Amino acid sequence: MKALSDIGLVGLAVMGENLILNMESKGFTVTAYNRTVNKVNAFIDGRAAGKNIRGASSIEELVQSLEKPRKIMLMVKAGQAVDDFIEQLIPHLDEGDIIIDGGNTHFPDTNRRTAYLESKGLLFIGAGVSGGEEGALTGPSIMPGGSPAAWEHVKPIFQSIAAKVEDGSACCEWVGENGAGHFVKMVHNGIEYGDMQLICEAYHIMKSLLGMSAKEMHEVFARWNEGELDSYLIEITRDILAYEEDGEALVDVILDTAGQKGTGKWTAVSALELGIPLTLIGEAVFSRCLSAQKDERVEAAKQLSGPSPVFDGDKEAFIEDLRQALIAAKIVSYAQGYVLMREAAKEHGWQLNYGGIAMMWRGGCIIRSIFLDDIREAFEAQSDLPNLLLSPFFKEKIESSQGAWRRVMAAAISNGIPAPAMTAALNYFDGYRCDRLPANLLQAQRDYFGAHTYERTDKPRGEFFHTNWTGRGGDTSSSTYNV
Ligand code: 2AM
Repeated sequence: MKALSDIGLVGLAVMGENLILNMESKGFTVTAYNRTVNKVNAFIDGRAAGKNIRGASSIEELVQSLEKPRKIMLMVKAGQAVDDFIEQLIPHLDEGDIIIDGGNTHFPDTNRRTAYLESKGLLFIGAGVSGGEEGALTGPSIMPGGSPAAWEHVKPIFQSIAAKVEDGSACCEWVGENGAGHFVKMVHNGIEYGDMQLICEAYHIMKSLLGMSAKEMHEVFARWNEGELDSYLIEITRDILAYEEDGEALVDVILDTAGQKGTGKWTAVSALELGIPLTLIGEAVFSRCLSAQKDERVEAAKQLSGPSPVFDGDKEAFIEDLRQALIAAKIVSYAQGYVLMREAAKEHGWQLNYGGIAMMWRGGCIIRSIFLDDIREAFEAQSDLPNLLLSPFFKEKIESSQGAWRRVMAAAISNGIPAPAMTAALNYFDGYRCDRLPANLLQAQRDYFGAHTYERTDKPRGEFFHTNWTGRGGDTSSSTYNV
């Protein structure tokens, strides 16, 4: 073993252990440490036995075992534990040493920690790591941001342990300053919520409108996975639908209440804060919330009636329509997610590499799909693309699928089958391509009751008018403001 380790890793839960084993398998020497030190010994004697992995029984020992500039990756519970370790490490570190937080941290914490550690002459990286336990071991998607000066030191390790796509490129690139990496990881998770919800809506429509069995739907998803929908989530849906227990599809007996850990909510909240219509992901989060109100829904189902689904068209043609609706809605979801990232970049002063982000999501993570190649190409062709829907490729795609998309939404609505994410996507598309929305009336209403003023189509922008709509009240307008 080398006299000094290339990197130290703190936090020996499965993700941490697997990342260490992954690093070691790529030729790096790693020091392992954990708050509960007997876990270090168990790891060194167990999964790490005979490998270039050394255990440390104290923070001092960990720090002293590392090559300079020291790189220490924390894989501990997000929140206070990260701050606690940072405080414990600081007195032992030298200028230019690097702390990396690979946990599921909310990006404002990473903004704060980057500034704090840089003020102490240290460097910090907040890295989103996606791909779960298996990804950690065999190749995760890694989204690092923080102190730019740290990247050159961490890059060889991160890029060699990250997932690789067919052309050999690593699913890990520098994302941007301070919390940019954790922000992009958060958006990844939001998009994951959206992709999952869209698949569930397609499933619900096939099941309730076409009356298809799990086995039949398995075949549809198997077919879909061969084409442009080819992705990890379609693939696992295919396999889930085929999974039987005692001759019955297991999915049919799983309770319909979704859990969530909060990253979808963070994404939606961030969109609200930045004023970006992230409607599809928002609906995906709310759909999980509605699903969780199981008892209330069961009661409501007894009291509130709706149409009984009837389908008398061409089933195969409708399934193809559904496939196109799914693609179109997915394009809108990514378009919205990218607009959110662009706005956050403006707000926080990040220089985000949008094509590189698609590349990082291309492998190793839950939303990996061939679709991301098209997104990468769209941003490589035009890095300042304001909205994916305006790239020639996606414009053509959505135009060619919108007839099918509208037929599916009309069928879902007239048959009373909820498809909130797919319909939200269509409403966004129709709103985005509308050069005159009814907000003229809305402005009139605001001016009527609150003297909030309005601009006019026949006057230059920036000139504000107030009307005394009722003849009562005065001509005084309230000051203009934007939310
Ligand atoms: P432990 O083994 O000592 O519990 C995942 O939970 C990882 O985060 C584990 O390595 C765990 O250490 C660590 N962890 C959780 N909460 C922590 C805390 N408050 N301080 C330090 N480590 C913590």
